[in-house]
Amino acid sequence: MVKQALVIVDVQNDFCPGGALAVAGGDEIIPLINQMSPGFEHVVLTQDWHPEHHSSFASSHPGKAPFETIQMPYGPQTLWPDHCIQGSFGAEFHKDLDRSRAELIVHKGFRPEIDSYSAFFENDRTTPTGLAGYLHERELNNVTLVGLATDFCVAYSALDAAGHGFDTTVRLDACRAIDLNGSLEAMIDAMRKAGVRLAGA
Ligand code: VGL
Ligand code: ZN
Repeated sequence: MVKQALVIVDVQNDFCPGGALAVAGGDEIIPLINQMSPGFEHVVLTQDWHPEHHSSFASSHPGKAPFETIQMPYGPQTLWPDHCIQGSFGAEFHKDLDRSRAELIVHKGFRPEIDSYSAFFENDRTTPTGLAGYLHERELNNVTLVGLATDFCVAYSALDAAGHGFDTTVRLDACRAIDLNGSLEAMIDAMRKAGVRLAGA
């Protein structure tokens, strides 16, 4: 058992086939994640957890369509279809995800006015979620990330983990991407430059 944390990002119904913001092959990674998690002493889950009418939803901005970008006070924000609404089926973890060893669930995106891709910071990149403190207190200096989507919540989480000084690995074979306007290549590049170890490709 490795003294490091596995962070399983947003393996929720809405990001799986049939969901509101379905990621191609999103459910294919679940058997691999289930196989990996017993090898980690600590397992943390993240859950995208939006209120209705969240500001990241295109439906909250008259005249705007999903996947357009708007300017928010904290910077550019991609607009999404309504997804992962608190208490909805779409927000639930996929039923096949083994959660038996998960010790912490980090909710993100629950404040109406700000989105949160990263498990560490909201999209203003300054409001912390507390996850860094949680991991530091347990002296877990190694973080491995898996889940959905590679180029959004996984990548932003990995960049912030590396920025906090964690030894950070993304298992690409246990992730799937949205890939919007070249976002996958751009985020892979950004992760590599930030010193994130990209494994399982
Ligand atoms: C995500 C877009 C919007 C993700 C969450 O989990 O990657 N992407 N909300
Ligand atoms: Zn979201």
